[in-house]
Amino acid sequence: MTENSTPIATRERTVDGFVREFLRELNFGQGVDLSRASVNDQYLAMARTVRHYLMVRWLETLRRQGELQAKSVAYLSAEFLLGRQLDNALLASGLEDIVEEGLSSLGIDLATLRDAEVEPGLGNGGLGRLAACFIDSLATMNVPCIGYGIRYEYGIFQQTFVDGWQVEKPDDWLALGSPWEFPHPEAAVRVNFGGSVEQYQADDGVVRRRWVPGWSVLAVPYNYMVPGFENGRVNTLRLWSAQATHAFDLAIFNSGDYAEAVRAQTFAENITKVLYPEDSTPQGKELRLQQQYFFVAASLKNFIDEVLPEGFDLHNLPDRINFQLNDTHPVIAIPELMRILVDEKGWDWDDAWSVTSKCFAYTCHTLLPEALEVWPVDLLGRLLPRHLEIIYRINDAFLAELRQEYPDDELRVRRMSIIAEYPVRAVRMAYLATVAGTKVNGVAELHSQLLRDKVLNDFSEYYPDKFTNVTNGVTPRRFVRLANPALSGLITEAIGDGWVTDLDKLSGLEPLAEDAEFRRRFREIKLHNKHRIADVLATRDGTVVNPDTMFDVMVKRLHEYKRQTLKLLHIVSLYEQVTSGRLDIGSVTPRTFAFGAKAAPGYLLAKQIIGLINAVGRTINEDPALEGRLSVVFPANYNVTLAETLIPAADLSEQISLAGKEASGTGNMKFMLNGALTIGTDDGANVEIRRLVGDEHFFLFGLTEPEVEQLVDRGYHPSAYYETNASLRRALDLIASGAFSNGDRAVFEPIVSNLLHEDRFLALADFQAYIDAQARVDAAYADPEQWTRSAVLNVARGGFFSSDRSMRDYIDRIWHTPPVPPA
Ligand code: OAK
Repeated sequence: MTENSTPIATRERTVDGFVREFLRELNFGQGVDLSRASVNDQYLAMARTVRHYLMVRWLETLRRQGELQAKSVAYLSAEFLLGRQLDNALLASGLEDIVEEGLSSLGIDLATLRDAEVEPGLGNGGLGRLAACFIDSLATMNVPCIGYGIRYEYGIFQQTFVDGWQVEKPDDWLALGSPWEFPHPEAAVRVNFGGSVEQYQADDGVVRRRWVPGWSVLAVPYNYMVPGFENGRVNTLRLWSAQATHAFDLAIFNSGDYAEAVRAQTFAENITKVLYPEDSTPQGKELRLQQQYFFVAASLKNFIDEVLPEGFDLHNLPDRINFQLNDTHPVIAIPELMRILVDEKGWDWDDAWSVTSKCFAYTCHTLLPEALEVWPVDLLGRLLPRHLEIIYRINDAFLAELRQEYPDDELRVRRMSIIAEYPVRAVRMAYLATVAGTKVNGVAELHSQLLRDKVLNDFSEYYPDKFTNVTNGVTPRRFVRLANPALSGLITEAIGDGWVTDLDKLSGLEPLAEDAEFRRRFREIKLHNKHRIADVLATRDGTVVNPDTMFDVMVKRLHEYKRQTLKLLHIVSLYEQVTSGRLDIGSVTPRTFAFGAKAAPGYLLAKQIIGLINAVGRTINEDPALEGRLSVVFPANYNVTLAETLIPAADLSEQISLAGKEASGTGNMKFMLNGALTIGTDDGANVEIRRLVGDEHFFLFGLTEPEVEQLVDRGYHPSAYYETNASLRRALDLIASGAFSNGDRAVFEPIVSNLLHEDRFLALADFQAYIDAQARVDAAYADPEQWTRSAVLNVARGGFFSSDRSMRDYIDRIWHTPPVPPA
């Protein structure tokens, strides 16, 4: 390192050193002194102080990467659901104790500052949170990675309830300042849209085609630190924000039409204004395609022009980078790289394809056919005319290849075309990703199997080696170490602290399942965590929960396939039996049913289901006969922050999707690692959870995927279950009677009628099996020693679900990017 590139001095890692830095930030960064500082001032100063401590590591990581040019991962994702940053930064930098002591010497409570942080909700659910776990793991494992995504000005909406109905509020997460980001307006890049394609004669005499764009916007990068856990590495997450190329069109401005002059700016900045709140159901909106191309074009340009060294021979690109496509949202990167190589660099098509087809890999995160993105060619051609041409050419070459392989099977060839012809001509993004990608992976064993056998079956026959599985994982730093300090302490006391970066070490807890004292302490911690969430809910919503009950928790996006209605039918059925006198409340296991779920604003049935959960909850919670024994809580605005206190308090994890519909689930893993037992179907990663923990510590129920298929093929009639199952009938009748809607039968009629006549996700078919499994839950819970034994074993056998292991699998099966240990 040359002298003038030596980074700033390391901050003094002492309590006094921290206090000095903090006060300096308060004075010089916020312009206040301690006596006048608001909590937000203190939080911002604190966040900046902590990031200063990470700065040397970040600069050093960047410097070394520039020098080594090691093979890296560029994780392209339209969503990164990060959660709060402060705690994670403190943990990664090993500053927790110093900071706590330093702040307390100033009379400041660290917990208060923690609570001042507004989490960046730049994702909808599973897919975005997975991206955040993955970049955490890569940093911790010393793997060079850049995350590329979108800095939405408004993240996932804030959910409120008005009379039990979901009402969305904008998520103004930037309002009070965003101390974790580093804007770089000077490094903005131009992203083009629209216009047309023209033919021209290049200098070498060859006739070529090029894009003549119609309009453009600037993409401004905002960098975020992604600190590894106590390892000196800090990777980068780069989120792009849209800005107008000219803030004002002066000609228009001078002509006096001020509003028109500002319009162009507003139009451009709309691109990153808001996250689309649909989880796995694309709406096919033009602005959405603009978002996708915007961040992908900016990212490729940034990588090629700024991250690669000057003079880099792009023929070697596949040795230097893997662009991982997080579902189909960034797939437009494939024709974009082709365009750069062919149109801008003047390469032959075949050379360009040979490089492009080695740079990308695609992860699919769904099985729902309606979730697979397709872009009508009208829309795509209008927004990105050259890309559409390139896609057509990729498809032509692909179809020609297929016709050679399957000369007598034109039907198959058409099925596999990247271009769909019906109901409108459209580009199938998953097919494009499969054709161009080196690998295609599903996110749990069953999901990958179904991708191979069903959704992408023709492709897996044609490219048998392309398909692989990488089962999802979650970061143990955030979801155990930070979320559950009490359990983390107990684990560390028992097996040392190595588990935080090597989660397989949790297996060392197995023998302790037989240790009565360990079990007692384990139970005590669960109770402590129940009190913790009870306090949070009391303060936040005025909700009362009884910690001396079983916590039965279902938190996830509201979707029919996840079957919140099945859970509700269980609750209503219990209520109905108790209130009709057929069941003695004294014999019912006291339970707190907790829900957390946002519904896409346009998904009306999902919003109705939220209304029904709240209505049932209100009725049960107001019934004095059930007080302290049965209650339903549904805190509004479930997000990463709430997950971190709710999950560690759970006894029972509800993972009850219809088999074959949930790609993986990751909440299921977080619950397991925090000592909850799962009641679940044979779906997604539940399959692996059950295999690892063992049947006797898991409550399995419901149809299997092949059984679902058979039943649907035979013709599924939900009303037959209603007719033949008395408790199901009574529960549905009670809802239909208006018992939860002041006698108004119309309010929840759409839900009842949907279940009786359609029930796309077979809730009624699985009802009895679910009720029987819940009876097994009650029986097991009645024996606290046995229950705790199972809970301990869930933790001990959960090590596989670390996202560090997922990253190892991606590295071995897809990326081949060795870690770069610190110097
Ligand atoms: C979002 C948009 C389009 C397609 C899929 C999603 C999505 O969030 N899928 C979820 O991804 C998670 C991470 O892989 C899985 O655990 C969930 O099962 C899946 O629904």
